[in-house]
Amino acid sequence: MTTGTLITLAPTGAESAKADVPALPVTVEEVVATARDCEALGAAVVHLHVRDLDTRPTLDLGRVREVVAAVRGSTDLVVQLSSGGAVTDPLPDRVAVLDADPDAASLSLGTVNFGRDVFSNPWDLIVELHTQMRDRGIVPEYEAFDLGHLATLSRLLDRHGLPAGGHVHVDLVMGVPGGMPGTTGALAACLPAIEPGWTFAATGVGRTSLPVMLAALSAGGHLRVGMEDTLTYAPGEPVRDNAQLVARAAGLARIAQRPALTTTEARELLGIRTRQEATR
Ligand code: KMH
Ligand code: ZN
Repeated sequence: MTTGTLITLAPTGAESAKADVPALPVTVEEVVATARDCEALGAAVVHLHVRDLDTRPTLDLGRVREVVAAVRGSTDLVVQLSSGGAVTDPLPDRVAVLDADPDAASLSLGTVNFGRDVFSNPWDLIVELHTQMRDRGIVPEYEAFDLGHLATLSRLLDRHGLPAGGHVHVDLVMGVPGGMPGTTGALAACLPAIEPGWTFAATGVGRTSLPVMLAALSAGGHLRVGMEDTLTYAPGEPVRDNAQLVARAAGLARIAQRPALTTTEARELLGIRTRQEATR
């Protein structure tokens, strides 16, 4: 059983505009460059949202496949595609990204207000993603935006069985306006709902990044960081790049005496096949 820290990089997201955040990686070259930099600093998984040639979020399969291939060609990172997309994406298109055959994909566990928008995740979509991922050997990272989403995860597993890889890993996405707050108290409230044998990570959106990271490390959790979630490094100081956020996460993990997992260790933890096994 590993005692290290899984660091997932979420470099881009679907919410920020390149015009507002010039450092946001949106081209294939920018995404590959930030993925390589962050792998060298301790990231083991990359959570990808894809942008089109106009820098807008897209689920276009050709473009998604291009980015997956480019990241695989230049890094050993576990490639985790977002099945959450943008709040405006049609649900069938979010399922269709699985055709790009990533190692892993996110799977959001419930509908949540998302600022002024609604991020829609009805039960039937959850079951569809869970089942399709298992049939295709794609390992889910379940995403909980609220405490009740963890109860949904237990119900999902009871009714539909374990995911591909046999291991359950859930990311607590905290601090979304409309979801659970990014506080130590909220993280502690989630812990009893995390079943024995599961692992969890936490992500603090915006200014909750640092407190959530510290709370997660103290509770034995893993970390997700990146410009999808955080654009300000400190009050009044914009994030320079994703590497700055991964370096901080890896440094805190070292201080916690749970250093960053390698990509090989991450695959073992999550039940993800090596690239060689996957192509056999
Ligand atoms: N962009 C958010 C609406 C995911 O990637 O699975 C949803 C999201 C979750 O980012
Ligand atoms: Zn995402």
